[in-house]
Amino acid sequence: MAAAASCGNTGSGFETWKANFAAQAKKAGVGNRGLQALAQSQYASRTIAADRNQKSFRYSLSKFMQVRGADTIVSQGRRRKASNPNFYAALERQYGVPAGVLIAIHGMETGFGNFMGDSRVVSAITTLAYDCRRSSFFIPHAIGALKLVDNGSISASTLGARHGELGHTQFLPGNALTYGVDATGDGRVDFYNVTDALASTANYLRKKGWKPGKGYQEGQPNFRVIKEWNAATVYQQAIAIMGARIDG
Ligand SMILES: [Ca+2]
Repeated sequence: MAAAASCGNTGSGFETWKANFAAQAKKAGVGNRGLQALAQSQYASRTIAADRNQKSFRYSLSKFMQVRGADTIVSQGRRRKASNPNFYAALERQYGVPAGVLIAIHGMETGFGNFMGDSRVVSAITTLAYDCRRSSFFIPHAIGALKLVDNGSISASTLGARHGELGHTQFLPGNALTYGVDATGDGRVDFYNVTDALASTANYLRKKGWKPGKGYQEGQPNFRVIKEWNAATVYQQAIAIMGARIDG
């Protein structure tokens, strides 16, 4: 039995870790393309710097919404919905999730695809899996990222956010693998394609227990599903409020 790969707090042990982790990944079902991407991955110093410098902001809801540009997201979101009503109606028919929620998430996560990140997903997520701080949380996402390479959803050079979040709505790779949907029908789940990304997001919310036709404001049945998307209370409240304004 291969020894478990041991974590590290600097880049110096990364290459050794990769070699050990490759055995673990292979055992978990990662194929040749994924293993190749692992071999090519590089210690992501910017990811570690970002991770070490995370500050917990304690914004009020109104301050959070102001800082995140909620009014702009709502007005742009309403235009997006009005210009493509059939697309959003089809998503709601299939997954039960109203347009406003999906559009609010899309706007909050990437400004509707304008800022999807500048870090290599595979390098970022394998670095976080290697780093001792939250290894056990990130290892399944690292395996997920390698499987996404196997199935062609991403490549070794695909860019995402500093913690490996990818595509229009910034899925962590493990969630992308589990909940990804090929809504365009081209045989590939592409999180950088807005159709696939929003269908995948709707699928995630539905699988987490979204109840079609029920409300999603605080105190209503679907609010707890929004909590599954992001752990921050002000984020959850903002999505609910912006969603209602977009749909209103
Ligand atoms: Ca597709």
